[in-house]
Amino acid sequence: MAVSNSSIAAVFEKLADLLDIEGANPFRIRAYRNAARLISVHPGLISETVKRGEDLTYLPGIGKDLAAKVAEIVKTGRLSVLEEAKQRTPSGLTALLEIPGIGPKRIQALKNNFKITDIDSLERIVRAGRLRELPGFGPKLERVILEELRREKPTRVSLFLAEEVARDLVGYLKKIPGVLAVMPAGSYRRSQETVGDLDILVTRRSDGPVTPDSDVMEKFVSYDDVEKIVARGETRSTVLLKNHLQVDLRLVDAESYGAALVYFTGSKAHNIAIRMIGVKNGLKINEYGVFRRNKRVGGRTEEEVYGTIGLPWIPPELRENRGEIEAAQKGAIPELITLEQIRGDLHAHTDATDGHLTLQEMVEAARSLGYEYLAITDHTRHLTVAKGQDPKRLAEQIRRIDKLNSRLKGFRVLKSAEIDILEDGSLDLPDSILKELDLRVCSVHFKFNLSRAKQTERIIRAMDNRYFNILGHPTGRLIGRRPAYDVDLETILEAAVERKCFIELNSQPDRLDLADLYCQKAKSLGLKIAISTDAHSDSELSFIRFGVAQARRAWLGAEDVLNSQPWAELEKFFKK
Ligand code: DGT
Ligand code: CA
Ligand code: CA
Ligand code: ZN
Repeated sequence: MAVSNSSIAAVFEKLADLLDIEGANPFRIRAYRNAARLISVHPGLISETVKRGEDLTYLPGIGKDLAAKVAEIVKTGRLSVLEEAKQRTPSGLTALLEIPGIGPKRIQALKNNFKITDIDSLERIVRAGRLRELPGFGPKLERVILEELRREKPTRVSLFLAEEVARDLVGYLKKIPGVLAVMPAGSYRRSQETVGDLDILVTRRSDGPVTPDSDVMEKFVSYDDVEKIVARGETRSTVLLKNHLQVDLRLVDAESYGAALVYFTGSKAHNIAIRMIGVKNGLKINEYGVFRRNKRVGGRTEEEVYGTIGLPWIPPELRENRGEIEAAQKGAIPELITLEQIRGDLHAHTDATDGHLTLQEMVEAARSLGYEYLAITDHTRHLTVAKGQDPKRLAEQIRRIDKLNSRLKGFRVLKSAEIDILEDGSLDLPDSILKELDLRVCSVHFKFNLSRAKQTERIIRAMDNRYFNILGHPTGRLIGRRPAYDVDLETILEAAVERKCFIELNSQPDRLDLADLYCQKAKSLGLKIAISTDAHSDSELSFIRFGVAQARRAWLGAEDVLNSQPWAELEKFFKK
C-alpha cells in the first residue's frame, strides 16, 4: 500500500510541533511546516515518485535535505530525526499546543516543573489545583484547560480532504458494471466548510443479474482504503476509511434518484421545509419520490421534485433554509458566482518570501488557468519567519515585475504586497513605497490575543491609511486548529464600506476566511469581496474553487466579487 501524501505531511507536522516545543530555530520549523503543506496539496502520489527513483528537489520548496527525509519516510515508514525528537521531548506534549493560551514556552514550564508528558498528566495537575502554583498560570487557564478536555474533538474534515476521497471513490464506483450514476451528496455537495461524513448515492441498471463483479455493496466495502465496515445492507452501507472519514453509500432506483439526491444533499432544515410545503399541497416528499396519495408524481430528477411544489431547482450551496425557499417562491434566487467568472487572483506569494515558486513560475501558472491578472503579494519585513521584504527588496521586486509586464501580452502582473498590520494599526511599509503598488492587501499576523475592542480598533486604524485596499484573511482562523481572533466584525465591515476598503475571502480550505455568513453580511452592506487563494505554489492557485463555493454559500454573484472584473474596472476601486 502506497504511503499517502497526507501521512508524509503528518510526519513533518509532528516534527515541527516537537521542535516548536523545544524552541528550535523558527526558520527550520517553518521549513518543515511548509514542506508538510506542500506535500499535502501535491496532486500526485509522492511515494510513487520516490519509488521510481526520481529526484524530489524538482518540487518547489523541497531542497536536498527535505528530499532525503521524504525518501526516508517512504522507504522505512519513519523519520530518524523525528524519532530523536520524540526521545528528547515526549510526543504527547504536542496535543497541548491545541489548548488556547498554551504555547511552546508554557509547555516547557509544565514539563520541567510537573514532569507533564501529555494531556492526561496535565489533567491530573489541573484537577489537583496545582497548576496555579506556577508563575503565570492562573485559575483562568485551569478553566480553559478543563473546558478543552470536555470539548468533543472535531472529527470533521476539510472540504479539500473530502474532495480527494470523493474523487477517488467516485471514480472507483463508476467502473462497476451496470452502475449508472455516482453522486456525492450531503454537506460535501453543499460545500459546507467541513464535512462530517461523506454521503454517496449510486444508481444501477435494474435489469440483468447482479454478479459478484457488479455487486455495488460488495465492491464498496472491499475498497482499498476501508479500515472498518460499520454497517452493511442491501441498499445502505457505512464504512470508516483509513483516514478516519466515514462514508455512507446508498443504492437507489433510477426513478428515485432525484428525490434521494434532494433528501441526502440536505440540509436537514431545508428538507423539512420542503416537506412542509409538500404537505400543504397534499404531497408526500421523501427519499423515494413525491407522492399524491400513493401515486408517484415525481422523483427521477431534482428539477422534478422541486417542480412538484412549484419551485425552480435550488443550487445545493443555498440549501440551508436561510431564505432560499422563500426566494425560490418569488423567483428571486440570485445568479451565483461561478469559477469561470473569476478573472484573476489578488493574493499570491513567491519565493521572494514564503512561496515555493519564482515570480515567473507563478505568473505562468496563473496564465494557464486563463487568468488576466495575478497580484504578487509577498510578505513585509515584520514577518521575519517568512523572509518578509523591506522597502528596498520590494522596490527590486517592483522593477522585476515592470520588466516582466513589458514582455507579457494579455496578462498583467499586479504589483502588491501582503502588508502586516502592526499592533498600533500602522502598516509595515511607509507610504512612499505603498504608493508604488497597484493594490495592497493588509493582514494581521501576530498579536491575536488583543481584546475585542483593541483588535477592532487596530484594524480600523489600519483602514484609515489611504493605501489600504483589502483586509486579508479577516479573522485569522485556521479551521479546527485556531479560532478567529476576537474582533467586532460588523463594525469592521461597516468601517470598510466607509473607507472604500474591501475584504478577502481567503480560499485556503483550512481558512475559508471570511466565513459564508459574514460574506453575506458584507454583501448586504454593499461591500465587495476579493476571492483570493493566498497561493504559495501553482497547485494552490486552484484552491480558488473552495473560495468560489463559499461565496456561493454566501449568495454572492459576480457583481459582489472584485476579481470577476477586468483590471481596467478593478483599478478604479483601488484608487482613493
Ligand atoms: P455532515 O455529514 O455532518 O457534514 O452533514 P450532512 O448534511 O451531510 O448530514 P448527514 O450526513 O447526517 O445526512 C445527510 C443528509 O441526509 C442531510 O443533509 C439531510 C438528510 N437527513 C439526515 N437526517 C435527516 C432527518 O432526520 N430528516 C431529514 N429530513 N433529512 C435528514
Ligand atoms: Ca454527511
Ligand atoms: Ca451521513
Ligand atoms: Zn497572510
